[in-house]
Amino acid sequence: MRSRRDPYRQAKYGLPVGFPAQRNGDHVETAELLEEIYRSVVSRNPGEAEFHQAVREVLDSLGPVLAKRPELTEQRVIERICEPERQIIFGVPWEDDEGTIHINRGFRVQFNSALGPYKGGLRFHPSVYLGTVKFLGFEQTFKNALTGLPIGGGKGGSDFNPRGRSEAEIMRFCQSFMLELSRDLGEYRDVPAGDIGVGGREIGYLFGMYKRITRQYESGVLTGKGLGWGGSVVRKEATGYGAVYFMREMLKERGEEIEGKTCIVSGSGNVAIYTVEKLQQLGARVVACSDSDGYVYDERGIDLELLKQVKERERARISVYADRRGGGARYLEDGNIWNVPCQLAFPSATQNELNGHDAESLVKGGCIAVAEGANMPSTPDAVQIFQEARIAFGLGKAANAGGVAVSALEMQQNARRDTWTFEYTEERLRQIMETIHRTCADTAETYGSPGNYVRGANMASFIRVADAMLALGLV
Ligand code: NDP
Ligand code: 2IT
Repeated sequence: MRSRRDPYRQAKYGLPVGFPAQRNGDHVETAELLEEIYRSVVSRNPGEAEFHQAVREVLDSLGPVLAKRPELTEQRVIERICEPERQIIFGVPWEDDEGTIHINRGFRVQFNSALGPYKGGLRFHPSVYLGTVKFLGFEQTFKNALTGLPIGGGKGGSDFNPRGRSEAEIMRFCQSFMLELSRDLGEYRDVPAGDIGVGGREIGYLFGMYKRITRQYESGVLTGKGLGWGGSVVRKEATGYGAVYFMREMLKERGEEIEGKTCIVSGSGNVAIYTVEKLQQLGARVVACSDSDGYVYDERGIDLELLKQVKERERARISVYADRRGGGARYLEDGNIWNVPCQLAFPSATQNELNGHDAESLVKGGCIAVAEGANMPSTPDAVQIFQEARIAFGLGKAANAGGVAVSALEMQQNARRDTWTFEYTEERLRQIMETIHRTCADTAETYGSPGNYVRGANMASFIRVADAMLALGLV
């Protein structure tokens, strides 16, 4: 076989090698090809560990598809899918209430638009760097494909830390961020929404600035809007509700149900709160939730109204919940939420929050199923432990797709200048989540990995995106 690397270029210029060159007629084993592509992704995107991790997981699933579809290799669809279509990085200057000037960094990675305009949230958190946004945009491309709705994948954000900032500071930051990003958005181009640190309040300030810049009331440019100005019912609840619907389907396959189960939901933000709400509606008992400082154990079951009061309205720490709840509720600053025994676990805070050790604790504690509300919250060794223990494991890009699905329904309502009822919209969400579950289960079965939602989700979504890319040609 001809050498597929280009050591000359690497030696002469000290540059990372590109994707391995390949000509028709080269015979390459699938596993070897996937390994080479992975190595190229690592060398082309140095230091972006989360992106490497997300790519690895997808590539590890694709062997059986490539074996059946050699044209995908010939057309270099995998390499094309691993390369973002566009990466935008910009400075975001803003002034705090004391008059001090700050400069943050803004990102938007427009990953793949084969299925529709780029779609995906914005994350404001001090840990955000290009690798975060790239991994999230990559995941989003596959997640959005699973919804069956016409949306491509993208993600954005900033290393801005909203914690402790006043309303006015948040507003000024959002305005400065949008002043730059507005050029690259549009209902047919790129449609952001919320993610960590970005909720209805931030979407409002972003939308207001976009409206002022463009002089148009272009509702379809952002989702997660307020109900009085173009938003959709159920969007706020959608990710959490959807994760519970996905869990319900996984349990059905095993002759189990949600009612009566003891659950843990990590995080206490948008996704976590509405996961708790739906679990309680379906008769489960949620005994623990958390924030980045610690977790609360509440043996009587989380008081949802108090949780909403503390986290949504007061934006206070989770420790305040325990202080106010009294009898039986404990706040543990140094503990580990995954040591709490439960039957169902919903990691809903952030990436890599649940490692192999935590997975072992969950298995020992009697956990039978995990649905990821967050994006990539389980480390690869945790996933392996769940699979080996035959725990039903619903990965994020399938289990948390309800949020972006209802975002796409918000876009539909905006395009028709229509508003739907809560019941109708929730029913659409339920159907979408059940269809995603069925697609993942059936695809896993077809390609020889029954019960493996990771493989099923990765293969099914890859096929959808790849087929559209082939149809659209080399663009
Ligand atoms: P929020 O900002 O509303 O809440 C985030 C929660 O996670 C908070 O409790 C926060 O605690 C905690 N958290 C955030 N970063 C860290 C960290 N580095 N370590 C520990 N805890 C952390 O965000 P969302 O609920 O919207 O998002 C949660 C997860 O769900 C993310 O992975 C997001 O990508 C994913 N997701 C969100 C969707 C949406 O529609 N919003 C859709 C699909 C997935 P603290 O307040 O202390 O920072
Ligand atoms: O990770 C996600 O799917 C989101 N943050 C929601 C994206 C969206 O466009 O609604």
